Amino acid sequence: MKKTALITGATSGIGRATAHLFAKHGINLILCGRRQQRLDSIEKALSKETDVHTLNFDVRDREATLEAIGSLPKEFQTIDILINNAGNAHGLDPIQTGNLDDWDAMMDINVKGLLYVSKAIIPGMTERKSGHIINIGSSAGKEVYPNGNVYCGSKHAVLAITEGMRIDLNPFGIKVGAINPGLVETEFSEVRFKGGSAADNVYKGYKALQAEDVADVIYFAVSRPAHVNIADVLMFCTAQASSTIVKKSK
Ligand code: NDP
Ligand code: 8X3
Repeated sequence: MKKTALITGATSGIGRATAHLFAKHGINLILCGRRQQRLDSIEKALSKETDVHTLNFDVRDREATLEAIGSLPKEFQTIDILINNAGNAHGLDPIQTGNLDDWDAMMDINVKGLLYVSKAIIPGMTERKSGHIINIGSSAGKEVYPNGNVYCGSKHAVLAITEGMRIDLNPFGIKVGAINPGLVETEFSEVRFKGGSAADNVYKGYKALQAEDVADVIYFAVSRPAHVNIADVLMFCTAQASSTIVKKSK
């Protein structure tokens, strides 16, 4: 029986790479994001390999999120796997000069958005007494680095929520885990630095993780036998030892 996965943030980076890998393995896909053209082109490409449905909503919008997931056609209503991946950093400023809009965005997307999506999907899983939720946290959820303040706070929250989910959903046999990457070369830094030149330098002088490296670990987690739950993974590129220690060539 083919499984169905809902992936948030499927239009770019880690989410998109995961969609491609899941499609290759015949997992049916519900792909979410706000950029419709990208959703359309990914759907077109992956429909050759598996069944694909797309949902366009902003995870910050509670009603839109619940409505979009509530509107799924019957054949996509049984969601076996939820990949809570949509998220981003906005700014890299010290707390004393941080921008309130940036703070709102990070807490609203990374924390509340993840909760809204989960709220729409968990009842089906508890009813069926099965399911698998993977939250994409970050190394920033395990340590705090200078100027990371609110982004790190949002990702620490993701880890705490992941543990809470695992405890509360344990009686239902639902697997819950977090995958926490360090530096991954995606559109992440373009968003963080608002397209500024600082984004160009983030991945220079070393080989950062690629979105496909993280997708491999996500697929590894979802393809374990029923009795195995990958609860928590911290992954770095070889050049990175911690949030602040990255070995770069001159
Ligand atoms: P990208 O910027 O490449 O992708 C982010 C995805 O999130 C996009 O598909 C975007 O889609 C979606 N998204 C962003 N905001 C919203 C929103 N308000 N509503 C709905 N969807 C939204 O970044 P990554 O792939 O790197 O990031 C994926 C996850 O990985 C994030 O949670 C990030 O925090 C985490 N992460 C990233 C690391 C990195 O170094 N890159 C390291 C550790 C963790 P659209 O714009 O179409 O809505
Ligand atoms: C993204 C990685 O180090 O920029 O979560 O916070 S980092």
